Amino acid sequence: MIKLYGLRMSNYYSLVKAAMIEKGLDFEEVKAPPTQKEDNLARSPMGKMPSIEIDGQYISESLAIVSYLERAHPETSLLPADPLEAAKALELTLHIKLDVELAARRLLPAAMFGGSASDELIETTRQEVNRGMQAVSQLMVCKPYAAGAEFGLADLYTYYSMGLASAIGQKMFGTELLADYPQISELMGTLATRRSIAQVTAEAAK
Ligand SMILES: N[C@@H](CCC(=O)N[C@@H](CS)C(=O)NCC(=O)O)C(=O)O
Repeated sequence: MIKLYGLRMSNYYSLVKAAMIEKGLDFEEVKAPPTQKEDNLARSPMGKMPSIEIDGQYISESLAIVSYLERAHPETSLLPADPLEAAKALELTLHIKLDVELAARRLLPAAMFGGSASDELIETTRQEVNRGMQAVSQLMVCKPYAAGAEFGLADLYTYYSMGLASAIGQKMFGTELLADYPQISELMGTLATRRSIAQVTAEAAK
């Protein structure tokens, strides 16, 4: 059985968990905070969460994990079969992950953990995140899902990465990141009610 290491509060842990629920997989959750301790570094070289264990082998990085799940359990696919459509879904996923969430994440300590951030850092981050949002909205299909007609990988990153970036934006910029993007806002609402995501949310609140 697959073991999923990390904490339920993590958006990336939640994303991988939702992917496994979507695929109907049996898995065991193992509480493992992000640390630089040897056992955790063996699972995840940067000490981050999540990581998974399959037959004594570890994989970290959410995209690598979902890529493994996709190939090992292709029955319920999270990427389109068509190569071009699959590449477009991944392109969108990467812009969400790198240009919106990773950019916003710089302000996570200040937004949620009592840290501080200079006005300059807040302003440069705001500009970068807004630029990322424009790129994402250029690629996002919303018909009805992020990358097209079927639910998939880009929806998981929309929900979990955009959700975090939006929370950071509200706190640090005093604005709603999604205000200018009503279709993405609407998709976020739809995704929140999806069975896999709703289950992950309910279990994280326990
Ligand atoms: N690129 C990684 C990012 C994982 C990540 O940033 N995880 C956060 C929690 S959501 C973490 O472990 N933070 C603790 C740290 O950076 O030490 C992925 O996609 O899995």
